[in-house]
Order: sequence, then structure tokens, then C-alpha cells
Amino acid sequence: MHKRHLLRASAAAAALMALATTLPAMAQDNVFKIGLILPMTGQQATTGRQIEAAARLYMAQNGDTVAGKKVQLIIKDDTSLPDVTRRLAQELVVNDKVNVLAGMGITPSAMATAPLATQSKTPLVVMAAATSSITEASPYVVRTSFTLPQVSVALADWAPKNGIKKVVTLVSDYGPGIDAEKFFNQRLAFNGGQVTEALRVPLRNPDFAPFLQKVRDAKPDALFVFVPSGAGAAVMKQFLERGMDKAGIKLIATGDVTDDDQLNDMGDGALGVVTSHHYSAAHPSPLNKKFVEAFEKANKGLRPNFMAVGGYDGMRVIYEALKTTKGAGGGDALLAAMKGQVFESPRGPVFVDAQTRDIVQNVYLRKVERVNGQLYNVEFDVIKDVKDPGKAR
Ligand code: VNL
Repeated sequence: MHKRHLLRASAAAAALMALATTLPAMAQDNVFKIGLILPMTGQQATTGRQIEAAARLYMAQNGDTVAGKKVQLIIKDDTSLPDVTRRLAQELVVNDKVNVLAGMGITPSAMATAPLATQSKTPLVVMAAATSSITEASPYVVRTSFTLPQVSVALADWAPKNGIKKVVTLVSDYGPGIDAEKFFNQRLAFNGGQVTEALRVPLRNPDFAPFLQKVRDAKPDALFVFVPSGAGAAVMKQFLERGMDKAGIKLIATGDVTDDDQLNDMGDGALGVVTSHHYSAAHPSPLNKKFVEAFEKANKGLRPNFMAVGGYDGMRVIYEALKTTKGAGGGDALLAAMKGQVFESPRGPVFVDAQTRDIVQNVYLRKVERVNGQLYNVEFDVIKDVKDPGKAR
């Protein structure tokens, strides 16, 4: 009797052991992992907050089971230091065996991760960083944000038609800023205008005051600015404090400056500022109205900015690729299913160019206005289906 008990017990234990070893393997097979690396703290923290919120919203709206797999989002904070981004990406690929890497708050983070995407054949969905050359750093990069050449050129077409001939440019001194400076300058010159001075400010802890003083003295028709998301409010504040507007200098910028994350707190001084960009929370489509409403509801009234849309659409691209491949075939199959996707985004119609893996989208000219008591970038013109002009170098 005693012996039979023992036997039965050990058989049960053996069965349990077997189950315990196969369970993780099974679970592994049925889980689809997205390693989302973002700046959640530090200077670029708002970008991380916006993209995380958007990714979670997308999952809440579309469920976390796709093609029979459980989608797992693994979020890591790189504090926007590229060495940290690379280390986290390595850990996610090697230890967590993620199916897709995503996020990338700034260009240096994307550049640091690109070689790893290539070596491990892991698609890297760039949701924020916007230097043109990022998609060329690895054939596994797919971008759902935008590029600075894409949005800068539209403003250089608008300016000379609106009395702006002489312009000083002021950009953050790294990839996207240099892209913005170069493409704005070339296009303005082509249109008969002129950049009289090109100023660059450091990315980390910039002090705009001495640069703005220079601009005041030079007295151009306008100052063109690019700074990354999160730095726009400081530029606006100092521009107004120095009375640049009263001195007759117009502020024109990429939409990174009149960032929806900060715009409503910039005050009436921001009224009338013209920018060009791919997304405004005020974009008047039914889909965007729904998106903004759902985003604000899920995030205590936080307004989504262009980073949120890059994250939301990035999740869309990943989900649809998983559906198409039914979760089989690995990184190469996923990548192939990401290329060429066409869909309606909250920003308007977009597609992922199958050749360049970059996003093709409308670029809008917008003006800051008060709508229902709040400051918004109100679109007044559109250039349709703009490809990244940076690719033709
Ligand atoms: C970049 C470009 C970052 C535009 C941004 O905000 C931005 C980048 C953090 O490529 O680093 O608005």
C-alpha cells in the first residue's frame, strides 16, 4: 500500500517536472514580444511618455492576441543615451528573444541600435527619430515617424510667397537639425530667398539666449527653428522675452517647436506662428477625432503629439505584419510584411515605402490658433504624399 502510494507520487512528480519544462517553451512559442526602448526619464522623457501611452492605447483597442499569439510589450528606459539604448537592445534580443525592436526617441539611439537589428535580423520600428539617413543604417529599419527634410521643404516653399526672403536658421546641432538646416536652406535659395546665417545649439541643456541675441541683431525677416520635441516651449519663451516678434522678426519652425505636448501652455505669444509638420492634434478627420478623444481619456487629459502618432502607427505596422505572417517565418517575414503597408493614420493617409522603408505622408502647413479656448496647430494647406527628399542624395 505504502509502496503504491510512493510510486504514484513519483509518477505524478515526474509528470509535473515534464510539464514544467515544456510549459515555458510552449509559452515562449505563443508569445510575440515587442521590445520598446524609449527615453522614459531625462531630457526626452515626454517622448517616451507619449509613445508608451499610444502603444498601450493601440493594444487596448486592438486586443493583445494576434494570429493566436499573445503580444507582450517590454518597455525599457534608455534615458536617451545611445550606449544604453544599444545595451538594452542587445539584452532584449539575446535574453528576451524579442520578435521586434521598436521606439528610438532620438537619432543617436536609432543609429546605435541599427547594426544589431541587421546582425540579429530583427525588424526595428523607428517611432520617433527623424534624421533622413536612419533607414539606410540597416535594411531592418522601418520608420513610422517622419524625416526633417520631409517637413522642412514645405516651409521653404511657403515663406517667400509670404514676404519672407531673408532667414536665419537655428537648429539643434545633430542629425535632424543638420537635415532641417540643409534642406530648408537649399529650397529657400531655389525659391529666391536666402539663409543669411545658420546657427546651431547643443542638443543637451541648450541655452538659446546668446543665439537669439545674434538673431535680433541680424534682423532677418524670419527665424527658422528646429529643436527636438520637449525643447520648443523654451525657445518660444525666450523668443518672446527678447521681443523678437515686436522687432518684426517672424518665428517659423517645424512642428517639433509648437509640439502638441507643450503648445497649450505657451500662451498667446505663440498665436500666429506658422509651422510645417505631418501631425496636428487638430487634424480634422473623424479618425483623428476618435484617436485624440481616446488618448486623452486614457491619459488624464494629456493631448497626443506627433510622437504618440508615430508610436500608434508603429504598433499598427507590427500588428498587421504579425497577422499577415501568422506569427511564422521570423524577422525577415515580418519585415517583408511591414513594407508597403497602406493605411489611414490619425495624421491622414500614409504608406510604408517598400523600397526605402520610410513613411510617405501628407505634410501640412499650420498656424497656431485658439480653438475652444485652447491653442492648436490649425492646418491651412497640405502637400500630399511627400516622400523623404533626403533619399535622393
Ligand atoms: C528627433 C527628431 C527627436 C525630431 C525629436 O524629439 C524630434 C531625432 C525627441 O531624430 O532625434 O522632435
